[in-house]
Formats: sequence, structure tokens, C-alpha cells
Amino acid sequence: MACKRGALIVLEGVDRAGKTTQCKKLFEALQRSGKPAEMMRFPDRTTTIGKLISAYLENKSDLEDHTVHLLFSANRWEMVPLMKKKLEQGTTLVVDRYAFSGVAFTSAKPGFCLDWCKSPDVGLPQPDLVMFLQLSPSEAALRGQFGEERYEKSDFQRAVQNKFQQLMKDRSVHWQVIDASQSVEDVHKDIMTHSLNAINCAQNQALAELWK
Ligand code: Z5A
Repeated sequence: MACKRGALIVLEGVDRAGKTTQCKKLFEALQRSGKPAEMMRFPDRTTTIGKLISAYLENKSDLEDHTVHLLFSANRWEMVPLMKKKLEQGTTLVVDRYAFSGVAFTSAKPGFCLDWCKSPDVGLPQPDLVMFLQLSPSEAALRGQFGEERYEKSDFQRAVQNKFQQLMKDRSVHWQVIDASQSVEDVHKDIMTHSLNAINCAQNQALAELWK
């Protein structure tokens, strides 16, 4: 019998919502429970494209807005063969940000519409579950100040949050909103429950294509 595929699980959310903390906890918990899992994050700053993106985010270089949007998308596409291979081998992928961040961040800039922003990512592996870690700006502020990177400004983050709300209306994507203001352990419990369901469902379903 062919091996059952792994699930593609994505965590999204605004700055300091706890995505990285929760990706690590989910990955470790899945491993402990004997479920093959790996963590990925976007942007993946280790590749040649990722290094261009990283310099842009760190304000060490400037890139035209359409150009950097396409680079973020290319940074996902370059990982697709590896992602498909892992999923087919039965490994669940826990992914810190994905195409939804790509669309939310660029469409929050003046002159960009949601449809144009989505188009380069159409056909990426469709996540089995996208958990949006919901946190208000005032609660995020309690977790420390913004860092030094390009997008870490409160007005822009509010615009990004609105774009995420628009994206979450799309029923072709399996969204789950998580209350990220809870303790780290309580957020983890919610995430674990939804992830185990998604892993069970994904086993018997073919991998679909995003926004197609
Ligand atoms: N971007 C884009 O424009 N286009 C794209 O296509 C993609 C991304 C994929 C990448 O940032 C930037 O690129 C990002 C979007 C843009 N720009 N912004 N903003 P990144 O991925 O390198 O870093 P980040 O995603 O911005 O990290 P983050 O949002 O700042 O953090 P987080 O991962 O959500 O949170 P965390 O690091 O797990 O936790 C933050 C702090 O809160 C930390 O001190 C924790 O200990 C604390 N924490 C976490 N959970 C809790 C709870 N439950 N209670 C209390 N404290 C907590």
C-alpha cells in the first residue's frame, strides 16, 4: 500500500503573534508522538533568493514593490519540489508563514489589489490547515517593541491585519482562527487539536493546488 501523505500545516498571523514559538512546539509535539514532521519558514532566508529578500527586510537594499513580491513567491516555488517529496513520504510540514503573508503584506501597500498579489502563488501546494494567530495590536505591544525590519510599523501592521481578514473570507482555504492572547501552553493545545484533525484528514486526500 502507498504511504499515507503528510499534512501541510501553516501558521499565519501578525507580528509577535507567536507563530515561530508555536511552530516549534507543534513540531516537537508531533515528533514526540511519533508522527514524522519537519518545520519550514517563509521567507527561507538561506537560499540565493532568500538572501535578496533578507537584505530588503533588513533595509540593507531597496527593491521595487512588484519585484520583491515576486521574489517572496519565487522563494516559495523553489521549495515546492522538496515540499511535495516530503509530503508524499508521509512527513507533515509545519510552516511559519506562507502565501497568505505574501498577499497580505504586498496588498497593504498602495496600488496593489488582492487578485494581482495572489496570482504568482496560484497552484502552490494547498495547505490542509491554515491557523491564523489572532492578536490585537495592544496585546502585541505587551510582547515588546517592534524590531528594526522594514514592515515593523504599527500603521502598516494594521493594514496587513485587514488584508488577512479579507483573505480569511475565502472558503476554498481551511482557515482556523486561534486566540493567540492565551498562554503559550493553551495556544499550543488548540493548535495541536486542529493539527491532529488535519493530519488524519490529509492521509486520505490528494494534495490540492492553492487558489485554483
Ligand atoms: N513577508 C512578506 O512581506 N511576504 C511574504 O511572502 C512573507 C513574509 C512570507 C518576515 O518576518 C517578514 O516578511 C514579515 C512578513 C514579511 N514582516 N513583518 N512583520 P519573519 O518571518 O522573519 O519574522 P516575523 O514573522 O515577523 O516574526 P514575528 O511576527 O515578529 O514573530 P512571531 O513568529 O509571530 O512570534 P514569536 O517570535 O514566536 O514570539 C514573539 C514574542 O512573543 C517572543 O518574545 C515570545 O516569547 C513571545 N510570545 C509568544 N507567544 C506568547 C504568548 N502566548 N504569550 C506571551 N508571549 C508570547
